[in-house]
Amino acid sequence: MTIDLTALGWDAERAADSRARAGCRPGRVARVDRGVCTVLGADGPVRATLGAAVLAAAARDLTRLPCAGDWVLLRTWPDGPVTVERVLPRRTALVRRTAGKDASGQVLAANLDAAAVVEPVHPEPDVARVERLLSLAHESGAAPLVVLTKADLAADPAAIARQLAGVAPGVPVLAVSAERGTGLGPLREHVAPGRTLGLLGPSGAGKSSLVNALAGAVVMPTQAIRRVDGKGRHTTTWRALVPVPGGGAVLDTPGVRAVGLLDGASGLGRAFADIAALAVGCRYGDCAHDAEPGCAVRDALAAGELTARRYDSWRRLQRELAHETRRRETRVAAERRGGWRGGRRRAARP
Ligand SMILES: Nc1nc2c(ncn2[C@@H]2O[C@H](COP(=O)(O)OP(=O)(O)OP(=O)(O)O)[C@@H](O)[C@H]2O)c(=O)[nH]1
Ligand SMILES: [Mg+2]
Ligand SMILES: [Zn+2]
Repeated sequence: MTIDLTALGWDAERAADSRARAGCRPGRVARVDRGVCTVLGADGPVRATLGAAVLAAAARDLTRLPCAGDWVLLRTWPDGPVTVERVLPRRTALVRRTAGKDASGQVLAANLDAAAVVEPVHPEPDVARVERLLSLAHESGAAPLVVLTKADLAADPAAIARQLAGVAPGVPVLAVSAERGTGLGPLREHVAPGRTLGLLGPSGAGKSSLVNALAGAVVMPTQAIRRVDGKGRHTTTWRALVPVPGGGAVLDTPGVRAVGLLDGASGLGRAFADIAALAVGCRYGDCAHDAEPGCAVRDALAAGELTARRYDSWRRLQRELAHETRRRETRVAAERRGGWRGGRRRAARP
């Protein structure tokens, strides 16, 4: 079995990035299981363990571990085993805050060209969740979009799409039905040869169903949501890069319950570009849009041009981000002083 790496996004720039390593060949990580990667190489998929250099980099920074979507360099050793020798620089990365002490976050998907926030229209889209995931998608560097799934279950999916467009300034909102195969055309553009579309959304949203519809085959198992136990509801339990016939790839992810934002306000700013545009008109440059005089954001709120729901949602995410930024700064300062005693990073110190 041979795989056309160009169809998966291999190009001259990536080749230039990897030229330094003799005896290595490139591949793209399809999935990772307990440190063992399934890598799509030109000769087909191979299983590869992590090489010493990758392990050393990961000891300093967990985001350096290979993730689905990463381009890597592989080495085959004389007696057969294959190792990942290097993770090539990521062009984009979906990164969420981790629950634990680690400040570097968790990479959900690497090298996406487009990042779709997947939200079901039925029973009802969760607007706040879309706003949060869109911030993350914007921050990733990939082109964000919103995909409303299960359009067949809504009386007027186009109306819901228009409504959602109001909380996704500058972002395409598509309504699709994997069940009926409708609305998939515009989505296919994002899985053209060389391009990768990533899917991010809650469990049961229909991400894997969408992957199967795009791939034209059942490559990912899907399952009706079991509401009884609340446990084991996730059908997809690992991230998977799925090549699509004719070129391009889709990256499926397990449902996310809550994703924390990492610091980096630009994604949030772009997700709330409407409010950012209003804020330009505030009297004070450092306006907190709280109780300051001459606040254009509060004015828009009072005039009904901005909904209280969206304003509150924005404030909540901003506070969360500010908190996270302080947490990271404190941590970095403590590490610089050498006084940090917790966490995994200490082990990496000589
Ligand atoms: N009516 C309808 N049902 C759909 C559609 N797409 C998916 N479903 C159903 O929704 C349920 C969940 O779909 P999945 O594709 O497994 O959802 P998922 O987002 O991959 O979920 P996790 O893997 O748990 O994150 C399944 O029962 C699907 O049959 C659709 O377009 N229309
Ligand atoms: Mg799934
Ligand atoms: Zn203001």
